[in-house]
Amino acid sequence: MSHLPRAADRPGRFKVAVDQYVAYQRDGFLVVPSLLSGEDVAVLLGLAEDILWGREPLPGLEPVPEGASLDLLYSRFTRIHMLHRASPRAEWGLLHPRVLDVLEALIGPDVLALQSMLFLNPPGRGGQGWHQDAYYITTFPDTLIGVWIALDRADVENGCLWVAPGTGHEPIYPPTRAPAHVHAAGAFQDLREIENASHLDERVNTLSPVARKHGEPFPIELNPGDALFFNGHLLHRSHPNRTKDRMRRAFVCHYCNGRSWVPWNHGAPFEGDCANGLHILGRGWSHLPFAAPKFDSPVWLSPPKEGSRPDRLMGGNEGSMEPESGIALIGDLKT
Ligand SMILES: O=C(O)CCC(=O)C(=O)O
Repeated sequence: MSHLPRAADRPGRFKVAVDQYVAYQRDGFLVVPSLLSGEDVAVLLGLAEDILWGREPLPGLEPVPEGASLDLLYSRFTRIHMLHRASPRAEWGLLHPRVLDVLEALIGPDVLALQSMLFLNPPGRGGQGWHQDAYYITTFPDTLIGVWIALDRADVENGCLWVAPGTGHEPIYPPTRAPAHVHAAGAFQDLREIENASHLDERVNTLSPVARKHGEPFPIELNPGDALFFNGHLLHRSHPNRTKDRMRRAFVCHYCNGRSWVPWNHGAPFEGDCANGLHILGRGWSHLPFAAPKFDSPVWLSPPKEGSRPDRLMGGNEGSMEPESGIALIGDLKT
């Protein structure tokens, strides 16, 4: 059997530039402008409107009261998690081929889709203080990546995301109340425990000094359809929407490499010691369990095939990588 990690070619496949890959590794984040088309954004905005007005009934959400005012609708919730498990449009957004094209290059070839979130953030609402997503969503090895897709123009006034430069290279800071919940508990000599991650008040949230350790945080202002990819260690935050009349809607999803072990199901119980079988494989393949899309959104997988092995040898004296270049192998490789 061999595994050549390559998604099927399809028209419109987005190809990541080497410089974009390098920027993501260096900065811990990457903005890809116009990744989603106007039509794609309209589909997700339609979903947001249908949910807001109660036209898309969702398990766990109370029906919208008859004659509800806009204020009442805005006060019901600012965000919804794991929407792809209930809504075909959210599953389509989570598995959007152009998003997965980028992920395949950044964390692939095998990509597991873990979470979808729809943020409404109407005027006066929303906001989340400094935090690191890989604290909340655990993957081993830790390969978590977030994708933040703007559905409205997102700017400083309506509460766009802010990122803390350099922090994509920081470890995950454990909270005092759950110190073992990091990617390598006990492996650091001076990793201090923090309190109140995600709290909007910087004086209370003790991740704040880490956010300024490498430079001043800055806003990521985006237009509808632009996507921000950021690694699970990058400290980021948002402020409440300060406008009087503009929503700040965003579709935000999380993924990891399909070979990471994922003991996470958004707090819901799962059987056994890993929840991989509950998450959808979007690209490549995996030796670990995975789910197929529930609503038949297309995915481009590459199951192992019979064929020549993709093994590569270390270079020989002349720099050649091929076995006939005078490299001696020790032992019987079949045993
Ligand atoms: O969009 C926001 O306001 C916060 C999103 C965020 O921090 C996250 O998804 O981790």
